[in-house]
Amino acid sequence: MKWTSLPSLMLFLFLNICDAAEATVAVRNGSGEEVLLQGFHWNSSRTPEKWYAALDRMASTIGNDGFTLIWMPPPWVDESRWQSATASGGGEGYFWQDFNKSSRYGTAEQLKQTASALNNAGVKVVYDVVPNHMSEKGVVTMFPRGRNEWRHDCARCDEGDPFMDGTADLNTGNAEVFETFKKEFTNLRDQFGAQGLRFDFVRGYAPETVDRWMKDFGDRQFCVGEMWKGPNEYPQGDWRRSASWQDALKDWSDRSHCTVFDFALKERMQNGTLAQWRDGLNGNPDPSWRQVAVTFVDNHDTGYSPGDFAGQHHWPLAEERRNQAYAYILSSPGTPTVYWPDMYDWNRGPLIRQLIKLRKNAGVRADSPIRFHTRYSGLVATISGSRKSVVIALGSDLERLPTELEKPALEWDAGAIRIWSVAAHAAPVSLRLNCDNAHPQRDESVYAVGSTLELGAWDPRHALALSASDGRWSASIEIPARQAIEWKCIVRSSDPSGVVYWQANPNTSVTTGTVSETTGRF
Ligand code: 7SA
Ligand code: CA
Repeated sequence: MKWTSLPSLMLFLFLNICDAAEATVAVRNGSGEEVLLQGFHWNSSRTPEKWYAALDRMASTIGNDGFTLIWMPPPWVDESRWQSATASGGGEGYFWQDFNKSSRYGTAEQLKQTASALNNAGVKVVYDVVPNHMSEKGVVTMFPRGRNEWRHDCARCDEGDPFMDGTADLNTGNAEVFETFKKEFTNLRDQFGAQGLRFDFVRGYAPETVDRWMKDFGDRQFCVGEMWKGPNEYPQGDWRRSASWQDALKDWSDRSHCTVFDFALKERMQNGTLAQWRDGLNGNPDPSWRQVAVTFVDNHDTGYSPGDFAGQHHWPLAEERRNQAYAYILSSPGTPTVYWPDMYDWNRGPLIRQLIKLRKNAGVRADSPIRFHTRYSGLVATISGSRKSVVIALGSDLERLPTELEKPALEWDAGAIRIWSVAAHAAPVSLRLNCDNAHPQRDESVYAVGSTLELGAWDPRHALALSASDGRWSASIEIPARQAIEWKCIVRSSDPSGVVYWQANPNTSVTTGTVSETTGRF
């Protein structure tokens, strides 16, 4: 491009620079292909070996295991102690008193050393930060009372919920408070290797405030919010009280442009069937929803931890579901999180290492498409990675396999987990299947059964049910294009195992994507 004059060049550059400054990413999910390790558990501040020293020692292992991000505990000193009838704690960082980095996890120097060891191992450091509240037990009170910097300084001196009775809540809507944290986040980035932040108790302040902090910390750096709030916890009149967990989580993410822990999936894992795990935020049909999910099985609140009282275990996933849960989150969309003890204390590492390898080999991303094959029991799905497709079958009655699934890439727990890695599928197209000249008797109906998973892999029990309209029985399916499939019409009773009769040979064959419908006749 020939420049006529210097002013036009300056104008062009200026416009581009402004553009870059404004361009807020859709969501700050790192590269979109991250694998997150929660780098601590509830009792990590009380272990014999200082936690930061342990992480330093394990940095290369953590990198080799395939993690690209590590969620560190809150780095600020916490001298609190508390005791209840069933538990005790304090010192974990969630009731911090100032920004001093020497804490029960180790010294500030050790933290710097550990952060650089992790970065050198290819693991980006994400610090847990707690701007909602703090302990005033510190030597110097960072925020003097009576200047609208605390929730209780005025009627509306808080942008969100209180932590406990709210006496420890800061007013993040106050410019002084906002600036103090903004400077500290920059300090964590420049002095302690931070390349991302995990925002604690985000129900306690405005998502827009998180967005403003992140614009300064780094508009493209990873951020995740802990939005743990069930619909029934919203006040009367708040739309979220009658919304789904997904809707409330997506609303928070839209306003903060940060990812959010997928409590919608956690709630389904806790209370739903395997098949209902597809209703997590990470399984949403819309990729702009899937990509904001940070999936997890348990964390330091919900799960058990090695050591005192076995941790907090507020909402632990049952032992028999845990392997399947890791198989699901590590092969499906969203950004998966592995909880430290599962990986390094309770010997789930061999399974998790293989799952991470499979994920990376296929190029599964946070926004990757996922299709659920709901005519099988359990959870059967196809995830389209950027390089390969991954098919998973968890606790399913999938027996007869399509030819492309001759050998699983991973089989665990006597088949409770089966995963295949196959050549990447083309994008799905809609295909209508028609059956003519069918004469089903009472309690009989017409189905289509064929060579692919979508058509039951020739197993009549998993055939596609058709519906009749003026003598023609038909139904439509979504199926990857450019697939040569074979199929037949069958008449079957409503009892899945009761096949009455098949369309005569030959099979009907069709290449998907070349036609919009295919017809078989009895
Ligand atoms: O019950 C589990 C689920 O069951 C399901 O069936 C339910 C779910 O809804 C249901 O469907 O989930 C519910 O319960 C969760 C756990 O309590 C709730 C969730 O909203 C609710 O739906 O999650 C909330 O609590 C978590 C611990 C928070 C969530 O963000 C929040 O939503 N997690 C993060 C937040 C904190 C605090 O920073 C950390 O808490 C977590 O590790 C972190 O991940 O204010 C001054 C003050 C006084 O007000 C008090 O009276 C006084 O006692 C101070 C003193 N408070 C002390 C606490 O009593 C004591 O417990 C405080 C200083 O220390 C402790 O607090 C610990 C907290 O116990 C611990 O979990 C805190 C500070 O050390 O650190 C941790
Ligand atoms: Ca608050």
